[in-house]
Amino acid sequence: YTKLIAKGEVTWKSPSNIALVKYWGKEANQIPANPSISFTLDTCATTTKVTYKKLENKAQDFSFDLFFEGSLKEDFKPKIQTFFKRIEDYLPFLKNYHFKIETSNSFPHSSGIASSASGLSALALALMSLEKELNPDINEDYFIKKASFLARLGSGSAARSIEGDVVQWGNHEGTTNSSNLYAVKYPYKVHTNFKKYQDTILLVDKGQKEVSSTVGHNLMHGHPFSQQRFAQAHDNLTKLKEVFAEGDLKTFIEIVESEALTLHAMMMTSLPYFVLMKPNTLEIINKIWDFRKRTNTHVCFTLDAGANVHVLYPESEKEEIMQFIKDELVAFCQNGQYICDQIGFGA
Ligand code: 2P0
Repeated sequence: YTKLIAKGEVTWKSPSNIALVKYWGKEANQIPANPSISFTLDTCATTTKVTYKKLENKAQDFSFDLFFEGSLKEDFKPKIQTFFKRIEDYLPFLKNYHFKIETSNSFPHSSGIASSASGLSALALALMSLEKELNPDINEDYFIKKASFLARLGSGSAARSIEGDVVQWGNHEGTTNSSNLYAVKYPYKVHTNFKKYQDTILLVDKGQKEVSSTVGHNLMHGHPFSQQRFAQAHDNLTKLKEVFAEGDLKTFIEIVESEALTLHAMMMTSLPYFVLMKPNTLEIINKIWDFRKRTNTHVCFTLDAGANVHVLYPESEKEEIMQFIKDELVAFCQNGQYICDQIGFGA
């Protein structure tokens, strides 16, 4: 680009995602220790408006203001500051601007649902829109890949929130065009059994996590089981390819639940060790197993780095599973709160 635009604004809405094969462990520059795959969500999303204004005075420094749901938010600033620092070499125009970032989430405030995936992907997309304003020649493929690349530098899982509906991030021998640097739309067949796949998120604990994901990732360095865990993630990705092609829900459930429990097992066996599940997390898991035994449904669970439970099931079983959730699981949610979501198609 040759000329800077004086001012303007851009808004993006970007969804959250839920990993099936989990990203847990990373190297320098946000390079994942193992590949991961996720369902992009639909309802859970962040909307971010970025207003940019060219700095008139060369002596002025790059700066930004951050508003969260209407008020100035200082506690999110360090994460965004780090993000801007990491991406400045890739977006050299940043230093010439002041940014006003206004962001809001579709999910309840401090519900224990991480907003880093939706939030950082929305911000990365907004900055890419400014890059495209400055350089209209960049094509869609470049735009999407670079948005994911930038989002990764903000928060690893954010790389997977640009597109839908099934997204992979990280090198894996069985996947063409996979990369550690950005996520890609899953390039293989996904059976219609997974169409509109449902995710009902049970809010078990809305408190602040005791250990952040960034700290958890780093505890995989020197972890006694790390190498086996990374190999297992590759194996599970290989298995999922056939599962997605065939629509094999039984094996899908086995992989997804095992991944969730392994993620938490890694937390419990790191040094220092920690536990993010709560008693109600386990109550819900047991109820799901019990219900699955009693019925011929395909309900299963997965977990993020927290106590909340994502209940996954095919759209065709929605009525029966929602009844089960209301009858047996909502009692274990904080204030009876849950969020109904499903697979989505990206930002
Ligand atoms: C995932 N999680 O694959 C895994 C599973 C949580 C559990 O990626 O340090 O916020 O910003 O790269 O992406 C959460 O960690 O960590 C996460 P950073 P991030 O979704």
